[in-house]
Amino acid sequence: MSREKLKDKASIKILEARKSEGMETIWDRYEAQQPQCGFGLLGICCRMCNMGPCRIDPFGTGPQKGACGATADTIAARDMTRQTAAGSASHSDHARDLGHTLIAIGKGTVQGYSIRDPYKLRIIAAEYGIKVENKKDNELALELGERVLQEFGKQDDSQLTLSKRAPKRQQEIWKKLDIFPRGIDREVVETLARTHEGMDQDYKNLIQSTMRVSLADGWGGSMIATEVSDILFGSPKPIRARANLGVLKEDEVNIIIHGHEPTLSDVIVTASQDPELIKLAKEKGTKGITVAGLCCTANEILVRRGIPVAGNFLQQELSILTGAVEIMVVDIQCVSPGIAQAASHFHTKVISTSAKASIPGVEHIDFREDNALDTAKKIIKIAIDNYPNRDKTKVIIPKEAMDLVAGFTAENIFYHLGGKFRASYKPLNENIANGRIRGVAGVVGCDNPRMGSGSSHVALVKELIKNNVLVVQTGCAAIECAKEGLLTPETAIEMAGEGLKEVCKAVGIPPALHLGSCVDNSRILIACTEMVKEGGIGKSLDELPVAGAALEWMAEKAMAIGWYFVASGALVVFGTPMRISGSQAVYDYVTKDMENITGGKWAFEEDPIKAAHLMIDHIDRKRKALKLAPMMYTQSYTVTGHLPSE
Ligand code: NFS
Repeated sequence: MSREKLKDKASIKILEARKSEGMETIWDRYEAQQPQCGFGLLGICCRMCNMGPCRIDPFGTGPQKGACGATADTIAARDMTRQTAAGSASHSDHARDLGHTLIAIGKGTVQGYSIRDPYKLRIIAAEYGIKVENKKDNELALELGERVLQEFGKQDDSQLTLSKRAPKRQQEIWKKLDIFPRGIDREVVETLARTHEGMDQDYKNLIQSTMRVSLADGWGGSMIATEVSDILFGSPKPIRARANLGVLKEDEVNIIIHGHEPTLSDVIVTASQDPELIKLAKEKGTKGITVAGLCCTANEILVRRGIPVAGNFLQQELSILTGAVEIMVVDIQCVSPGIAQAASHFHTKVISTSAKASIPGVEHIDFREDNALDTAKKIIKIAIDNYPNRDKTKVIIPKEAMDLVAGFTAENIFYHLGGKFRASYKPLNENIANGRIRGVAGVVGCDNPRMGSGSSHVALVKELIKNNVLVVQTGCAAIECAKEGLLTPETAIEMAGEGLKEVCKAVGIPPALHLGSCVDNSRILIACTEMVKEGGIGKSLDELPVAGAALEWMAEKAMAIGWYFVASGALVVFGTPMRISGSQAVYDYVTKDMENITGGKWAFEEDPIKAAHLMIDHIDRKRKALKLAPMMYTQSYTVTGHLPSE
């Protein structure tokens, strides 16, 4: 079943060809897992202690408590809370590493890195209270790096990005609810402690902890990761590139970089442009070296350097199964163990680089900042030397590769929406208030064989833009929409409703804006905050006509993202529910009661068209509450009868 939902032609081509050769992929393994454990899906299996695992009978005839006495409410909420802490930890640990790189630049102990956005370095340093006058870049990098790392260990509620940036009303709500995060690490540790056996048992109290730890991620860890990445690797600007497996080349050395940290991907790109290495590649009978990205590290080097994207999460094995990849270099997060098996069918070498993420059966080359460029060159040389081992008779490179524009940020949207001489959010707010644009929707997150394998993002975005909702995107959802041409202004504008079309044509932007990787969801928080500051469409985040969705969410990181948006006052739609359905109380609390608590709430809807209309209805309710003008152009639509392929 799950394979049938896949619509991407390039992926289907590889899958069909390799299936006939007996090669296994994530879809086969997912199918082999069916039917999946009902207790697990409902979130009523508890493995927190060694009296368990215990499970609650969802039909009410068997046990309704674990051995310790834990109810379905406790078990479901506790598990969700712990998963959210893991997601927050992932983003935030990534941010911490970037802080260390900043310090290493300050100390001059790096190779291959510099400050590419000294202007932003000064802005952020000043925000952190550092005196910037008459200081060199490396002095500021050292000071800012140290200040940034302090955010992780703070014990009080003085986290800088939160207290300086979040709208006042949200801060008041967080204080009242006692969910204003303290240090980023502290929140993760406390959440782990709270979810230990015999600790927090009240689902409402547990969800308080869920929100606090997620806020420490969104307004803390992820926001730091975004800002420091901009300083180190350059603030993105709108840039053209291409996406899908067709970016791989028959006659070049193909290197895929997969994972999340721009510290690795950026220096690999730099090394691949070394004339000596290009010469070496040509000596092997190739025309040169192609570097392409996968998952969020792809987004990092796409938005800053225009590097092509080979694909999203579900394409990691498929890219290897083209038979045309000399090496796949990986670091952390979303790296599936299945890539080692996929590589075993071909000459492809998989190289792991992070001490935090080791993969059995693949080569490991330790990647450190002090010899980053040398290591990157060494990796590229391995790829070049591996090219003669490519069996050209086995290669299948799909032709699909789509043009796209990426590289929008909360800062540069100012310029695009305001025009060259009017850098402000005013035109956006005005066009929302006057009914040309209905509102703004974030469409983000993973692609998942459980759902549409990416296609539900495409159907969702098409329905939203048709109904005059401006879309902002990150992560694998952005890559999926890029592959379908939704990030190409020339084609996508024509799919937008009349009002949105007018605005996009006037300023030359696509109706769906690519804002970067998953940590860059923090850019959406900032953009929403700027909309509040500009005025006229809501005095706080929970009043704005906005909504978010991660229909195909897969990772715990997506739960952290969803929760920090809900805690910040937004509606967030997941396709399939978090594993809480076994507790009616928890389910109702997060999907209904939450709106009276933070102003945000969860919804779960698998059908992308119905999900779009949940979001549109929510936006319309916000518009009505704000007494905004009626929509200038109404769009007729049919909820039933749409398929994700449409
Ligand atoms: Ni986000 Fe990026 Fe993709 Fe999902 Fe994984 S790559 S951090 S978690 S799968 S969107």
